[in-house]
Amino acid sequence: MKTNVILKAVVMVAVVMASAASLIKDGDIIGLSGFTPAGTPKAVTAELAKMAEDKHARGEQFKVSVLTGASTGDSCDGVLIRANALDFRAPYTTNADFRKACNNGQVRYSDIHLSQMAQRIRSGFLGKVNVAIMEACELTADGRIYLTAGVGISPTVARLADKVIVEINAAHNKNSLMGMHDIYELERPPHRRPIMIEHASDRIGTPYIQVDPAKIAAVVEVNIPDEARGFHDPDPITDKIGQNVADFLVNDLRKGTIPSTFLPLQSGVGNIANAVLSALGKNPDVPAFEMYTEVIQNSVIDLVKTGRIKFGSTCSLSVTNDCLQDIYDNIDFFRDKLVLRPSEISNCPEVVRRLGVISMNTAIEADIYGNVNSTHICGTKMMNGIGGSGDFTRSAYISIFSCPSTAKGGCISSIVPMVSHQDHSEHSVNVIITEQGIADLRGKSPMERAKTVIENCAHPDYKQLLWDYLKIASKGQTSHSLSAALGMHEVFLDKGDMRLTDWADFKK
Ligand code: 0RQ
Repeated sequence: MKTNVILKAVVMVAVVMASAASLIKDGDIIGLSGFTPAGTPKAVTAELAKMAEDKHARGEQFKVSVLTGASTGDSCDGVLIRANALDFRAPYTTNADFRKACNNGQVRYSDIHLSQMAQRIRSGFLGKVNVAIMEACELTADGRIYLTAGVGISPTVARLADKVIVEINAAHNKNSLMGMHDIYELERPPHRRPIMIEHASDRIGTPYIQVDPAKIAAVVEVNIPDEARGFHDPDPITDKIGQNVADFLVNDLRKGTIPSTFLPLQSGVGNIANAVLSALGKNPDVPAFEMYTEVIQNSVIDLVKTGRIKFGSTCSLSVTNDCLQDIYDNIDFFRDKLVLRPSEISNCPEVVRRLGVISMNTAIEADIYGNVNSTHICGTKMMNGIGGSGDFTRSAYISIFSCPSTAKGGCISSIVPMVSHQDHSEHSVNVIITEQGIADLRGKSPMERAKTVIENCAHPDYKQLLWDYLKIASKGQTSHSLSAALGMHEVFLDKGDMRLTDWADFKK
């Protein structure tokens, strides 16, 4: 890692990393650029963690609150949580050490819809932002910040913060990146205007963030690659799920419920998303399509290159470093095919509803009636957070959730009588897909939905158990046995395998 001291662009004050971090005080609220590790600052946060450790060693109190666009890399969430330097954090995070800390009560974590972060900060719900740290590829003397591979809440925290620290990261190619962003910040109600995006490729803002140059308190120059997250290798189950999602969409296209020109897609992060996109890309019945999404992974870039994806609107290029370099090297090809937006625009329900976005997200578990848990294992342990899944699901033209039908070697059924925590309700969820098949819930009553979900999505090891649950359930519009509804979870916690559930053990 190369770390240089450079002259502060505006008032010409030399700043080293440690003195940039020392601008941050105990109790401060810090707003960060980026969305996923893409575009997130890496050097000042790492220095901040060291500073916290030193202070703690001297018996001094030092904790900060961190507001981000989405997850970050280990040089942010990881180092700060291990240094016990975090009091509060919002929203989504994927860091394993952070996950442990929030589940054991070490840190206060607020899981917020990503599209709402900027608005909540602007409205003062999350306190006063003291310091914004922005990763940039360029900063001008008049206060224009050109961001890198992710945007998130940058425009809002940069504008609201008392002080702005800019990390100029030479690992990014400024000649390629400048012009890729479309920065637009929403007004506060009652002055909010319509967001004039009618197509995924429409631009409504500026390619940079404008801040008051007087607020730029430090500039540090670094050369640190993005901390792209690794995923498991594709496997037959994720491939089958991907194929099932593609089959579902092709069938709707044939029926005409999806127009022949297709509709923009949103897809979450991970292997299932990659498998779905790969299956769609290979299917000759699916016309070349657009993405209106929050995260673009390698699979999208591959399909842009083959012409199967015409345009990608996103909040971040959450791709491997090789893939990012490929984009930078071939920017003449990619320039009119990608745009990077703030999360309140990339995930904006108004735009999602207008464009008719088809959302595809991953569930931890779904219940037989179509409610989805995306965040909590067995109702108590936070996994990552809701991310943008709620922003898209609630407003989508068609909302799809997929997951493997079982987890933990078959000891857990992802299809359960009642979700142990609810993020997306039966009113918003249209389709559930596992490797077993497709449950199209549109136009169905709760009892019809239960039959479709059990028949088409549950693993054969759990089908009879779920049918038997319906037999013991008290009849109603939505039949349930309140004492047994979470029985499979209880048996897993008790005996380590949901298959050992015996409904006779539960009070009817
Ligand atoms: O555990 O890590 O110990 O192996 O959960 O599951 O199958 O590896 O899948 O990494 O795609 O994560 C829903 C968490 C899936 C993610 C979730 C265990 C499983 C494994 C991870 P291990 P997989 P993924 C885009 C939109 C919510 C936010 C969202 C997520 C681990 O996709 O956070 O969609 N989504 N955002 O074994 C117990 C179950 C389980 C279970 C899975 N029913 N019970 N454990 N696991 N199901 C992102 C952004 O917004 C930026």
